[in-house]
Amino acid sequence: MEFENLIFKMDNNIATLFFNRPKALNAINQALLKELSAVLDEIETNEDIKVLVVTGSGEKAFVAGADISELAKMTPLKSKIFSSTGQTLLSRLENLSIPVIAAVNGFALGGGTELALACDFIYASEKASFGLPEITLGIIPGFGGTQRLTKIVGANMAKELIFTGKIIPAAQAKEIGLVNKICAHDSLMDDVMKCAQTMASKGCVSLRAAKESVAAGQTLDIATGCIIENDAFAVCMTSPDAKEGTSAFLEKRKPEFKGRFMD
Ligand code: CO8
Repeated sequence: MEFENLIFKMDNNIATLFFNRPKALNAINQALLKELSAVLDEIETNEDIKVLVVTGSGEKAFVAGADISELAKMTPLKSKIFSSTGQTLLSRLENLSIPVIAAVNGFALGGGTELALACDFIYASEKASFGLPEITLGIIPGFGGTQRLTKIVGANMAKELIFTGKIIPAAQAKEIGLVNKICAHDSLMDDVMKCAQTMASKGCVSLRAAKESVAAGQTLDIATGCIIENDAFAVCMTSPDAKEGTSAFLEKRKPEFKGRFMD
């Protein structure tokens, strides 16, 4: 798929999505959001994609936020539409049935941190930095940042970051639980791809069931979450993956998952 503001690539069942406006540090404008919607349509329906990696083009930035030059000219109503479009798209990204890794290769500010937060987890270059600096522009995060950051790092830490707008380095982002792993800048994509390949080699039904169960637990009480887990477990047992995985263990060999949903 060809785009102006995004690059979308597929290799061995792993899709990589580059935010691609390097001259503006990959800032998110309205045209980019339209393209993101089209990419998500493709990812949601393409069963060959087992894992998605999201990253930024160029050496400096993951995504430096919403495009401030566009934002500055928006009427309040237009900004409401822009914010809700961004929120909807990031919710679609978050709710994809496949695992999504954010490979944060530089500045992840404002909408960039919000984009990373909507992924399942974050690997960051040692040169990366994070923050929600919207307060410094006289606005607040508008792509779900006030909600997702709070869930991930806790209300007190989120409030400090959002109220001060301060930008923190990757090491501190790892300390507060925002980042899973810090990588040498040059090996970030290799490390991310290794992790993506490990996940892509697992059974697709069990991967989806695991993601769905963890996601359910974010909003439900334990008892209800366990009911979802229980059903998802039973669905796994109907899949060829479970037959292959358990047989391979008993036959003392590596499982060979075929990436099929049913026989
Ligand atoms: N929007 C537009 N252009 C940008 C952005 C941006 N967010 N960030 C950087 N650029 C542009 C610069 O204007 C510059 O362009 P030019 O070369 O034409 O002057 C180019 O990218 C390179 O940037 P710098 O020269 O500034 O590079 P530095 O290395 O000196 O600084 C920084 C890098 C620290 C990342 C700096 O560019 C910066 O502070 N950028 C803005 C970060 C920011 O405030 N992000 C939050 C934006 S608001 C937001 O994300 C809200 C999301 C929800 C929206 C809901 C709306 C209703």
